[in-house]
Amino acid sequence: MKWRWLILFLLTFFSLEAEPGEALIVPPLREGRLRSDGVREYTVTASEGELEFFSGIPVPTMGYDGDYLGPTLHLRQGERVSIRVRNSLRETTTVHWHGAYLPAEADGGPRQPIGPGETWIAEFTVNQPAASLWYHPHRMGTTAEQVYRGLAGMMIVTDPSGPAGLPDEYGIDDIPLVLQERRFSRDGGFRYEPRMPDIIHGYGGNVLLTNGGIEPVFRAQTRLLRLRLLNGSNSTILRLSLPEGPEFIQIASDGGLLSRPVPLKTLVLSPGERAEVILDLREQQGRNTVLQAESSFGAVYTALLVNPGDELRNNGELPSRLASLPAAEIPRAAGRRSFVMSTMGPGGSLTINGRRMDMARVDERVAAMSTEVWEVSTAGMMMNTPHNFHVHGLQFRIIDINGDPPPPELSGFKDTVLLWPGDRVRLLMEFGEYPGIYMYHCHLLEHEDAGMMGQYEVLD
Ligand SMILES: [Cu+2]
Repeated sequence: MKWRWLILFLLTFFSLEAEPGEALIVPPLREGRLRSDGVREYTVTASEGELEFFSGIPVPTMGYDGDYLGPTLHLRQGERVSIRVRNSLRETTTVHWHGAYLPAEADGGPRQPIGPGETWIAEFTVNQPAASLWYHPHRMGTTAEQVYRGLAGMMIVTDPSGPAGLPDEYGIDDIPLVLQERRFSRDGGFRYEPRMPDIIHGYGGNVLLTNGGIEPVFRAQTRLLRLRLLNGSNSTILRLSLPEGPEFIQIASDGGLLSRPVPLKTLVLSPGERAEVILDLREQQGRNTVLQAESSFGAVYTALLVNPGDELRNNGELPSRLASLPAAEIPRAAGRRSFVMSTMGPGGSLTINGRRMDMARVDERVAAMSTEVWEVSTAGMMMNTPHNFHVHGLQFRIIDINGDPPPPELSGFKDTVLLWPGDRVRLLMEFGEYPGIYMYHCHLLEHEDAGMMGQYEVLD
């Protein structure tokens, strides 16, 4: 029911004939360079590029160290890292490490602009569980266009103390999938030209890109396949399924492993959310498994064709326990705040608590190392649209959704939570040690750019 609400506003894009069958592009893995002082150093360069999504039709794009998307950065729990970001664009950008726990000045939000030709260095110590994070621009007002044109990459945190048995051979049985709906024009190109309905409902599309490719094929060599799924769309909510295949076995949410594997028939990801799933292919030998993605704008896509080889290698057994997560219990005396996300707030715009983002205003002040309950709800006077709520600088837990405890797949660490119209969620927020100003916002990028964002300051 909830899923279908958007169809009312379905924008009738024509469909383009895909040319499936290309091999899945797996972004290169960057291990960084370990300096003599023990700091691991990475460099990424944002630049303009050009890519033919449909053969013979070059599209102007943006990418990190390439034409579209960026390398996967491998970070190790406990290590100090220094990431140098060079901006070779003709416009200002930023790079936000989505889901990372780090000092505010390393966060890469709108307060850390990188001008054309400039280099910005983010330094922090990796101090969080193994997880699939990502990075993308976060400049005030142009985040949506820069992400849309291709600026995004995965960032994987690993921790050797994690459970054994999970597939972890990058590119072989451990695969990142960046899923992005894009709106191609009849000439086979895509531009970012949102009009008013696109701002309100989001910039939907007619083609799904998977790591920048269309209906790509992955040839599996192992029984267990780990997919690190990221919905990198601007505003499209994706419902994923395996129509003829096995169930998904979800093992991780945004911020790390779940307490135990969760079998699922469908998986919903809103923009910015991640999920790690295991596909058990041992019953699938000899037939293709389709990863299907249904867009909240109505289109149904083949996100990936998994083609199991004749002889699948045994690459371990899935552990029955993954992580020991503390119960999401509300401590006595926890502070409480509420956030109302409104599609048509005062002044006819997208607001949180009636206000649009103002860089000069700090909306909330919280104490370092404190715990609070944040209640987030949606409102709309003339229309109501889904939103999601992303908080920088920490991973939260969902206490309840409309009064009910979250399902197991939403019971682990999260940094982004989906709210359908009318939803009310309560989040357990444990603030960290770093003082400074962080963002919270809707991660439907058209909403974010329109001002559905606020700032909270962690006080010493
Ligand atoms: Cu929103």
